[in-house]
Amino acid sequence: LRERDESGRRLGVTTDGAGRLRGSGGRVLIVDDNARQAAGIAEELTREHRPVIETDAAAGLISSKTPVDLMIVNVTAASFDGLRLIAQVRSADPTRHLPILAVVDPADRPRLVKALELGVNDILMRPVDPEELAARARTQVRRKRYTDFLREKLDYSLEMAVTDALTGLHNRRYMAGQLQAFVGRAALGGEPVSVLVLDIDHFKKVNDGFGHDAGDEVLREFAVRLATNVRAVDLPCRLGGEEFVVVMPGTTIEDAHRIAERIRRDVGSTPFRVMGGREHLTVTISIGVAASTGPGDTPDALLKRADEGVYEAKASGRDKVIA
Ligand code: GH3
Ligand code: MG
Ligand code: MG
Ligand code: MG
Repeated sequence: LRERDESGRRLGVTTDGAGRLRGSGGRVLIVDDNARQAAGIAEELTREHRPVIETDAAAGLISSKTPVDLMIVNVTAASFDGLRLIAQVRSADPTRHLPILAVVDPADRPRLVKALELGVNDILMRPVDPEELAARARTQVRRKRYTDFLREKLDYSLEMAVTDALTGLHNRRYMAGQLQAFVGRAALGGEPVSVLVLDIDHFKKVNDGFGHDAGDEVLREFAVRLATNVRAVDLPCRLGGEEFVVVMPGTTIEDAHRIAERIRRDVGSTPFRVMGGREHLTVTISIGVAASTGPGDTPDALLKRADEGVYEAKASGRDKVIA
């Protein structure tokens, strides 16, 4: 990415390590069939932004789907339907929030009003005043930066709300919502759903003997083994402590039992490295398996049956799968 033009003038554009634009500079798409006007606008913006010109609406629509921070559309010309382009950009999901400046003729009130009705963010009157252009473009690009930032934060918060912080698996809240949906479908005669409840045996001894951090390492490693032993459609979750659940849509109790056995063997047969590899701990788990039984079944009842399996496994010597 160029940060200076041919004469060494700063473009007002900097990038971070990932190549994302920083500062007030942005990628500005100018869609204008009036080539001279477009060139004039681009020339003015080059000091601060990276302008790109498209002289027909179809090409403009395609370019609007590439990463763009601002679109400037000429809506004055009769030969070129800028208003229709704006309507298309506003109704397509990836570009719905793209800031748009409409270049309008002050005498053409109907098109000006129509542009505002279509949701353009601001208006530029012809002939375009360079300082006004710079100021309005800067405002829109900055606002876009900020709303992008907020949207990213929101996405992150939403993800954290359904993620277990220690292991990165889904958390109890997410599991509950998903299980509700799967059990509901199974109750209506859809595909069956099975659950595994898994509880690490004598986990207190890991904490007591090697410390809480080593305990956390075991939990993280266990989460990895769990996730690698189930299919992509299965939902491995951490309920809390050393208790985990796997929700397995479309899985009969026989298949769930087989998968549980595989997990139990994988966990018990390969020691867990903790404390930077200084200790190798053999860990075993007790697993309860249950499957939906059709109409009248509830998520709580299903989990309770699997829990009873865990209890029975613990009572009969641990390191077992009970369906
Ligand atoms: P059992 O075989 O009957 O399941 O015995 P257990 O020791 O695994 O079961 P218990 O429920 O008595 O102990 C669970 C322990 O897990 C107690 C608690 O301190 C520990 N624990 C809970 N959450 C965490 C955590 O996030 N990190 C660590 N390191 N330990 C945790
Ligand atoms: Mg316990
Ligand atoms: Mg336990
Ligand atoms: Mg427990």
